[in-house]
Amino acid sequence: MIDLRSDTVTRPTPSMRRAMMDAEVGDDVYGEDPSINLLERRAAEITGKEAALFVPTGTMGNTIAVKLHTNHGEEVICDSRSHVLNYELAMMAWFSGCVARPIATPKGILSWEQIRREIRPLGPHWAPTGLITLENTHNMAGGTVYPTANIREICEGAHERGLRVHMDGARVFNAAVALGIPVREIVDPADTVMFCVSKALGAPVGSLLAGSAESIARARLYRKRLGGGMRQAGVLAAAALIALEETPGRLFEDHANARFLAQGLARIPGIAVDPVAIETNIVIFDVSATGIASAEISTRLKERGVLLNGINEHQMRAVTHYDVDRAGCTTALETLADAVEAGPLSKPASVRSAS
Ligand code: TLP
Repeated sequence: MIDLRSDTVTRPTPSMRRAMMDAEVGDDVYGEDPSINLLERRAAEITGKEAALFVPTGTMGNTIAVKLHTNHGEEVICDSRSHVLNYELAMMAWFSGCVARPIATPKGILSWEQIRREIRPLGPHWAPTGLITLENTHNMAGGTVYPTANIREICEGAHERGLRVHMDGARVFNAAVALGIPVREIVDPADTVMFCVSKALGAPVGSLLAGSAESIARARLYRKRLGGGMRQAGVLAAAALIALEETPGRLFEDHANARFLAQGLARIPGIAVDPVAIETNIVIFDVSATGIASAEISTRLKERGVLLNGINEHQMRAVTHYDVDRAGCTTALETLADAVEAGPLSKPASVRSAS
């Protein structure tokens, strides 16, 4: 199977598996797991923050961040296609008692000007703004990267008004590679950042939430409340440490493969995508003009050995990662061309095979 559904599907490399086997472990709820402690120190160093916390998932990292920075009954400003709003089972409402104040953007990248207009004070009809979240890279906008100047301007504006900024940096290492700068420089102005080791970096499990020592100490308690105290999780941290060391240096290959996929997709009749807009490892393309629903395309691809999902009826998402190489991308393109050429479902099978 060529699996382009997500970069979450990567399996641990041989060096990660060896490190997991040899990992020194202890009870992390007591703060006694040496591998977790090392990973958290490393994450703090990479992000330039005082402290970091290992959490099982990106969703938990974002959930804790929203809780850290808000009070019940506040609003969280985010982009309208953001993960915190659309793919985390309304955790900002469920756990933090907040509602989202979504802003529609063409590329998932918010500007200070847009945010400024949406900030609300407490008033007779209004819930006050509690937090601003930025998603970098932006998943559903197609792996788009925040210009660092935007981040700085947003954080400065927010801080002047006493507001905090959290970055959902699930794929911030991809952003760093695309910009050619260290992660630290990207996340510096944000109050907290969550990044995932389980996505493009290829570790089997886990994310890190980084911020001030005070906020991470509180985050540790929220992690326990959410059931995220994982005991001898050093086996996971060991793989994460390898991921941090070995994977960032090869992410450019995933980005080149994503661009290659987009170029090939643009040549398939009925598929619309702009290859020049591909900045990292995510390609979102439109299949409306094929006349075939994305779910049907997924089914046809699966029968032919390629996994690739729709994000709605007309758009599909391909995510490149180290388990799919250039040859895999070429095969995926050929398979997709074949699946689309078969035509819409409504055509009788005889017509389909004849066309
Ligand atoms: N994204 C997953 C799905 O949930 C859509 C994927 O396949 O891309 N922030 C961002 C920007 C994400 O893309 C994701 C996962 C998360 C947070 C949540 O991470 P997990 O899955 O570890 O809870």
